[in-house]
Amino acid sequence: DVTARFQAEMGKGLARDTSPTAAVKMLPSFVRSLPDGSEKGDFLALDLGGSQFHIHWVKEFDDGKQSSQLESKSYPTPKEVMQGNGAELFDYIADCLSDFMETKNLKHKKLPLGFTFSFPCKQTKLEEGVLLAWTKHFRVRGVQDTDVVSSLHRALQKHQAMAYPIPTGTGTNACYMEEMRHIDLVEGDEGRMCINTEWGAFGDDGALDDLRTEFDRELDLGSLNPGKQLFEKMISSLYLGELVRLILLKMTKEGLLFNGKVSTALLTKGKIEMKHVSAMEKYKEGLSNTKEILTELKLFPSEEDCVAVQHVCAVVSSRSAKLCAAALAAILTRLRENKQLLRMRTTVGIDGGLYKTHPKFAGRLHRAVGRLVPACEVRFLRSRGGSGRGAAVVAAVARRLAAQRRRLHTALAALLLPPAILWELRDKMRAELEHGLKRETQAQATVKMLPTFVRGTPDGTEKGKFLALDLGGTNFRVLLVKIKSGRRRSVQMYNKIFAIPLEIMQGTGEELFDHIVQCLADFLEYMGIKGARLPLGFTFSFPCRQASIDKGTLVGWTKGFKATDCEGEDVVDMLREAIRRRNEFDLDIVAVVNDTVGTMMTCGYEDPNCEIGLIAGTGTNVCYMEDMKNIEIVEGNEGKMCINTEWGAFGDNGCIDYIRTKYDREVDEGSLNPGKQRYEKMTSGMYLGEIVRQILIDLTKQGLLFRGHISESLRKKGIFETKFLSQIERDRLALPQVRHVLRQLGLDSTCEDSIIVKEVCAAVSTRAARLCGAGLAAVVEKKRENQGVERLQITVGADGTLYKLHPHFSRILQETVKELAPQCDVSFMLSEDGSGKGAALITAVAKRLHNVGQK
Ligand code: 0WK
Ligand code: BGC
Repeated sequence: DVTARFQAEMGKGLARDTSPTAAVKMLPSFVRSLPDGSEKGDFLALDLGGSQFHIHWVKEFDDGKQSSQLESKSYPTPKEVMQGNGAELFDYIADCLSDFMETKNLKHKKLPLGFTFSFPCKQTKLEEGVLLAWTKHFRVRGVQDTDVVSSLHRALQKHQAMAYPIPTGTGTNACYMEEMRHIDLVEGDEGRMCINTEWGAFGDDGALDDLRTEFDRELDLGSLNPGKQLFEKMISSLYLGELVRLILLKMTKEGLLFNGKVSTALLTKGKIEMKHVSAMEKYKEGLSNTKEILTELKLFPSEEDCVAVQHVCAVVSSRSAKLCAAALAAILTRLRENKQLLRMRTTVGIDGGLYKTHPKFAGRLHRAVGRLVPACEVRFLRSRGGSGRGAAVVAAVARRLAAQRRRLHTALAALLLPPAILWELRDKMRAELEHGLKRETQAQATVKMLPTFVRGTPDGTEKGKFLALDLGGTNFRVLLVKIKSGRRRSVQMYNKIFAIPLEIMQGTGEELFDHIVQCLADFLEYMGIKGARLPLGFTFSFPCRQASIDKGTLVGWTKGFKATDCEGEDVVDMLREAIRRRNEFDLDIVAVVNDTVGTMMTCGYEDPNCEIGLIAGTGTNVCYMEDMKNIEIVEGNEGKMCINTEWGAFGDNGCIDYIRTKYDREVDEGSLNPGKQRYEKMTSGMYLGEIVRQILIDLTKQGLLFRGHISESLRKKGIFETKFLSQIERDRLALPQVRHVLRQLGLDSTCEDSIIVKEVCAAVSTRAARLCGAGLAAVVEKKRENQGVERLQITVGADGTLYKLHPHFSRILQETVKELAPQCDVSFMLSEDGSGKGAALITAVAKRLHNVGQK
């Protein structure tokens, strides 16, 4: 029950709305990682707040065995220092440290320092701690609500840090690594942070009043901070002796002990200390110790008295161990739930006089924890070198993390695209669009600006039954589309998805088109329309130079396709030939369209303002309705025609090489078409995962990841598919789930590794989205200038798995367009039905225009 109460208190302390009034403060410590054995260096550590003030010189050895050497000196904490003023306290600490450094001949060294300050402190960063309240015997004036690090700094004029171990000594407290997404008070959801629970204050809000005895209340009233630290006063060694005294006093007054004779000593507060309780509970010499101690207290105990007093000690210290176990069980349960484990094995680092010196406390605590949390296998590890060494380790870890951060940022800095660069890229894209439209530059242009012979968006008069093929995306689809016009205006679609095996994608052209026709035959069979000579629209998502709506010569394969004997060929002819070869059915191939054009038409059917089609999927591309007068390679100046920009090739002339990183070059060199589609290789689904893999390899080589070990999996090309970026970057995805994704890839990762992997994924996908945004801003700006308007309202029809499924891509792309085309109000419309519907609509329009032409 105490465990459940403490779990509730932990929840209150972590939540933004309840933490201000929570008794158990759950203080973020800004310790975000555990040591990984690579920490090294010399550190100084101050350890204030326990029964003694310790100074340590810690040498951490980077031998992978986390071994270290410790030289220490203890200094008393005189009462006048513990209850004097702040300046005196910190000057005292500075004096001790100066003495220590003198003794150890360290005065000439500038060593990083870890400061163990065992009092509740509110932190906003690792190297700062504002004292909330003094506990235990400390009552120094002028320190509460001030930053103890800057006070120490002023006294030391040196650089320091802070850390919190689990002491069950004079005071009591516990910390644990909590998931960032549960810590409302600290920004960020990634990773974990050590929470200093300050459980000593558990019950200060009355949560334990039904368990507190009259002795607890009496002790509290007589303490330096009545009403505060009530849990600490029930379990920590600073108070257990006093509890025993109060119980013995009452029993004596009731004549139950020492013949009712109360001695001055028994009336004296603090006369019975923890060391007495521990001595009286010793296995063998406990009874004789008890006699000796009570005699010293002028109580002249009988044998029975001694046994009774021993029993009182046992009751008090057992309760302490059980209460401690109950709270610890709450923490262990929370850790296990955070990790979503049914069973958990973990280690509790423990220190403090009570745990180390009391003969039975440790055993009682272990047994009670075992009973309370059977699903947790807990190893209790006594801290060697006290929390001072811990503070040094925290300082070492902080330094390692800082160095890691610096190197990670250097690696990822190359992927950052500051606004100035993005504006530049927008203008460079614009220049390339113009090159592609102009007759004299079209031939050399890298952004081909291919006329599609689609001259208008649907006007709602389209009707009939159409077949459509959709080749070039993740899936190959065959569709039957029924379009109704007029009042019952609607589009009905039936489709089937077929696989295109790699050996077909990279076989011969004949095999590819025979495979397409095979799928078509299966579909017609399945739909029972084999005999019908239906008009067909062919979405062929590759760069095709068109002379008319039903002619398309493949300029070059992209994405994963490399079928032979196709480039330079008319793909409509190849399809017709394959149908003829099969000689089973006949179709009227009316149109070949790019998937961007199909997407624009699909969305244009719903929103006539949609004059741009965007694909961000396996590949990337955009089309838009351009004024005929600007399309110099097509006769006529009236009206508009849809231009398939094929912007994937942007930069193939080297104009964006200055933003390409070594990772981009690696991916390009390993691709099917090195030197080609450079913009696509920085922005589309086929390549983002591979860029991430290259970066992870580089960071691993630098020792920043996976402990510097490049696993077989990480060496495997294409193993890091872009879908994993989308999974890993999902908001509030807990690190265990990121690690699960990495495990599926055969990558054994630590918490930190998964944070870094997530950052790398975010850097790569953000760059891709911003690059696409810069390109699209160039297109909408061109449209605005085409129309010669101050403000343009336009809709972009969008499709593609990256745009649809990545958690942030579409938002970042839209924000970038807004930033780089401020005079355009761009709405984005997700194409629900894919470009197959668009292909059917284009076929319907072409059919209608053809029939009008016939009349
Ligand atoms: C769905 C469209 C198809 C296009 C694909 C692109 O119907 O024409 O090729 O989106 O996205 P991807 O499947 O490559 O992610
Ligand atoms: C192709 C385009 C296509 C885009 C999206 C690119 O690789 O060249 O034709 O529109 O991928 O599928």
